Parts: sequence; C-alpha cells; structure tokens
Amino acid sequence: MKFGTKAIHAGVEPDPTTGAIMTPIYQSTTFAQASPGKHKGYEYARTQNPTRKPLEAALAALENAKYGFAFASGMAATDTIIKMLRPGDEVICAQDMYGGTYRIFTRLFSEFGIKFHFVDTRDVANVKAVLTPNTKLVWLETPTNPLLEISDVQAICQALKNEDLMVVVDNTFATPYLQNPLDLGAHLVTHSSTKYLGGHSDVVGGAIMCNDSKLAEKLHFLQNSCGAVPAPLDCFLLLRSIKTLHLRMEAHNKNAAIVAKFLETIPSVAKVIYPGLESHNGHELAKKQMRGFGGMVSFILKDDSEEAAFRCLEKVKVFTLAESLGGVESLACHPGTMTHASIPVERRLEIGIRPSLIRLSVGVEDVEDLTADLAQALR
Ligand code: P1T
Repeated sequence: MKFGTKAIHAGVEPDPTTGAIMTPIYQSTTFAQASPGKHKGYEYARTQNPTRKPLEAALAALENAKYGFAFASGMAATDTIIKMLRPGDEVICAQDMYGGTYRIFTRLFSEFGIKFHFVDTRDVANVKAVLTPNTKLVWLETPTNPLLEISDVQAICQALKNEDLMVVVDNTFATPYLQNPLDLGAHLVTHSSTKYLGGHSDVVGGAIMCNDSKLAEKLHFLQNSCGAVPAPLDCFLLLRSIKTLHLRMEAHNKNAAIVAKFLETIPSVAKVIYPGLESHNGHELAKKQMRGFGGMVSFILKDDSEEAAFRCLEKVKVFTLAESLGGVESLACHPGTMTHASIPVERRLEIGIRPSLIRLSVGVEDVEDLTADLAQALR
C-alpha cells in the first residue's frame, strides 16, 4: 500500500457496532468482563483503549513497523526509551537536539547513573570514537532541532551492527512521509506527535515504533507500568490528522523551499539553513535519505545578536512567535531563549546555536504572504 492510502486507512475500520467511519472516542476507564480474565481485549484504559489501539496500528503502519505505541507527549516517549537502560549504561547522542531531550538526559537520567556522550553524529567516526562495552543506546535526531543537521542513519547502523545496542531515531522533523529510520536499520523510531503528525497545534503526543517483538514487549510493559498514555480525545485527534499527513507535508516542503531561497536574497541574512539548499552540508545525504526536505528553516542574521533576532521576531504578523512546530500555521522562534534555553549558552555557541538564530516552522499558508511577512520583519 502506498503512503497516502496507508495514512487514510491503516489501523482504522468502521466501528463494528454502528458502522461509524471515524473511530469513536471511547471515554471509558474500564471494560466489562464476562468472567475474570475473559474480556473483549480491553480491561483497563491505561493498559489498552479502543481509540488508542487503531492509532497505534496507524503509527506502526506509517513507519513500516510491526508495533506502535502512543504516549502522552514526545518527552514521555523519550522517557520510556531511556527507562529501558540501567545505571552504568552509556548513550551516544547527537550534539544538536531538542532542548527538552538534552535537559532530561543531562539533568534527570545522568543523576540515575546513565552516561551521555554528545557528539557530532554527522561523522560516523565520532560515534565510534566514544563507543564502549557499556554503550547501550545511540540516540539520533535527523534533521536536528534547530540546526537541521543530517546524520547518515544507514551508515551508523551498519557501523554498529555487531554491537549489543539499540539505535533510536527521533524522526519528528522528517515525519514518516519523508524518512523511515527502521528501513535504514534503526531499532526504534520516536516522534513528538505534537508536531507534524498532529499537524494542527491542538494535541500533545508522542510515539515509538519498532519491529522487534522483545523490544515491543518491554515498551508495552513500560507504557502500562508508568502510565504516560494519551487520552482518548487526543488519540482521536491524531487519527484524524494522520489522514492528511501526506498532503500537508507536500505543502510544507514546497513552502519551506521557497521561503529558504527567498531568505537567501535578503541582505540582512548571513546564513540560511535548509537541507534542500545546495549550500547545506547535508544536502546530498538528505537527497539520498529523505523523500523531501521538510518544513523547517533556520537562519542567522548578519547582526548576530539576540537583539536583532528579537526585533525581527517582534514584527512578524503572519508567522506567530511561539514554541513548537509542524502545524498548518507558520511559527517563528528564537531557540536560544525558547526551545533550547536549557542548554548552557557556552554549549549552544559551541554547537552553532548563534545568538541571532531564528527557527521557522513554515506552514501551509499562501507562500507569498509568508515571504512578504518575513521581508517586512527583516527590513
Ligand atoms: O513536546 P513534546 O511532544 O513532549 O516533544 C518533545 C520533542 C521531542 N523531539 C523533538 C525533535 C522535538 O522537537 C520535541 C519538542 N519540540 C518543541 C516543542 C520545539 O518547539 O522544538
């Protein structure tokens, strides 16, 4: 089945009791049993829920996975993956990543005896250089948030194929429409479904997909034991949104490419970062690994100061100054003081999060209105 058909149909069937085309919101915490342990597949809504089940099947189908798990947020999914580790285990992770992921790694799980090595995963040699017998997880984000760096998932998985570890890819920025990490050799793929999967800035959620039954068993154990599950309404909203993922992503790709090229013509812009531009150092790899370049564009100003970035961000009108991304409406943010504020400033500068860095989530509005808005804000 091709992607658009899967997005619309995977996991969902007309409701067996009424024929309702859309999966009902089963707002029930518990389910009747005929005799103890004899039931219709549902006992208690933290363990299984009939609105969550089709969502999890749809999530799995999108990533060409056997198993899908839905969580209450992207961070709940991250938390679940790290809880598969034990004190003494080591993690190799991308140096550029969502600030909240960096925060939970450095300020929470480091306290529990897990060691995190932050390296530039664009070079496989950097990953191999910090590999030890204790390495149990490699955490990739590609494209990264906010610098849109591209790592070669297949090359990294190939280089580590004889190691006793898991490779996980946070596929939030690419979405399953543009990239399928499990097909490239990753063991787990995770998403903040708050972003493109949700697509309308009205639901917070997370997802994990995998093919291995033992990993799936562990994930289900953690999902049920820790309980960071999404509410039935949130599952319904995600099921509805996924049906248009392919349409929205095409529009995001198209608009972001135009916005990136437009920004390159603006005299006050020093550097535009977009994997679809030939000037991007991961462009060739992105062409190979992805089926499009996505809706995220970052840029740095010639006046490389927070003040200059703030002046621009205070003036946008069609773009909204806000955290998050992946919705139909365009957003702009200042990663240094917003989404990535939990990364110390020296570290931010080391990895390239410059004071004037602005991150755009290019929506699906008429693109002329987006370029005109940026032109007036940057004037
Ligand atoms: O916000 P939440 O659904 O918990 O997802 C966390 C998360 C995980 N991974 C990536 C790549 C992300 O970008 C995020 C959340 N990011 C933002 C809120 C943001 O504005 O960048």
